[in-house]
Amino acid sequence: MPPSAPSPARLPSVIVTLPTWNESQNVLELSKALLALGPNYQVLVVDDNSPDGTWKLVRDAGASEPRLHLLHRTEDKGRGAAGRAGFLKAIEMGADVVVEMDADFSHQPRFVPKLVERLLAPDKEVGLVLGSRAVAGGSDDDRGAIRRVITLAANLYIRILLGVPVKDCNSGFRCWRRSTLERIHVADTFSRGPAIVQELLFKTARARIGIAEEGIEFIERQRGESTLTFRILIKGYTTVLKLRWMAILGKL
Ligand SMILES: Nc1nc2c(ncn2[C@@H]2O[C@H](COP(=O)(O)OP(=O)(O)O)[C@@H](O)[C@H]2O)c(=O)[nH]1
Ligand SMILES: [Mg+2]
Repeated sequence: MPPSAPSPARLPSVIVTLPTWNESQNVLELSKALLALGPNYQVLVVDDNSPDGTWKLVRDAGASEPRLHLLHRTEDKGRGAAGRAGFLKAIEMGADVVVEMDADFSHQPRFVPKLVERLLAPDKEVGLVLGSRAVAGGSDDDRGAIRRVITLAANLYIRILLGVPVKDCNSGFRCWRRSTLERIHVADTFSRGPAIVQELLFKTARARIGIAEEGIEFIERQRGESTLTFRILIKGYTTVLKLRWMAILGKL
């Protein structure tokens, strides 16, 4: 019998989840760029029945691209609720690694492999890698001095209140080990809006799971509209207070 060739190590299954609300101008181009990162990459678009038909575009493109998936939600709209549903679906699909990112190109696909590599680096084990604007190699779009001060203050507020040891607490560009999502019971997170970003970070830090930050260049969205309003921003900050209280009362 001929000696059998050593079987190549199995590539980790990476599922990129994209919560979308009216991203018809971005979603297919972004999905294509993500799928081009490697055969072990899949994309899961989590759309809340966007009026601009984002989900239809994904459904139709998915018919001829087996690595492009759609989770079409018609109830419980929200960035946080969609994020949670996406994580649970990715786990069900067998992901080893889950990357969640915005679908507006603010988070650029070219940084994804860097986050995955850091997550899987054998020497310094971590369970979460943040795409960070605030460490070496990272940058924010130049949005003026006032915006920069607000961002700095927001990070300081969250870091102190929640005691999380990271610089970019608000980054929604994140790379997770499946085991981290399971350990922090992602199914039991409660935030329905964007505050899910802080809730997950807090729960990960409290579980004493290692968190690393890798620099990413953040750019403002070129197409489509942001959903962030002042009301949503304030809600995010009150959720941080709520998290702290729940932790003090032992309810977390
Ligand atoms: N499924 C879903 N996605 C959402 C919702 N709100 C925002 N998103 C998506 O979440 C990501 C971040 O939202 P964005 O409007 O860019 O917020 P910003 O980056 O803070 O200005 C984008 O991919 C949006 O399409 C929502 O209610 N449901
Ligand atoms: Mg955005």
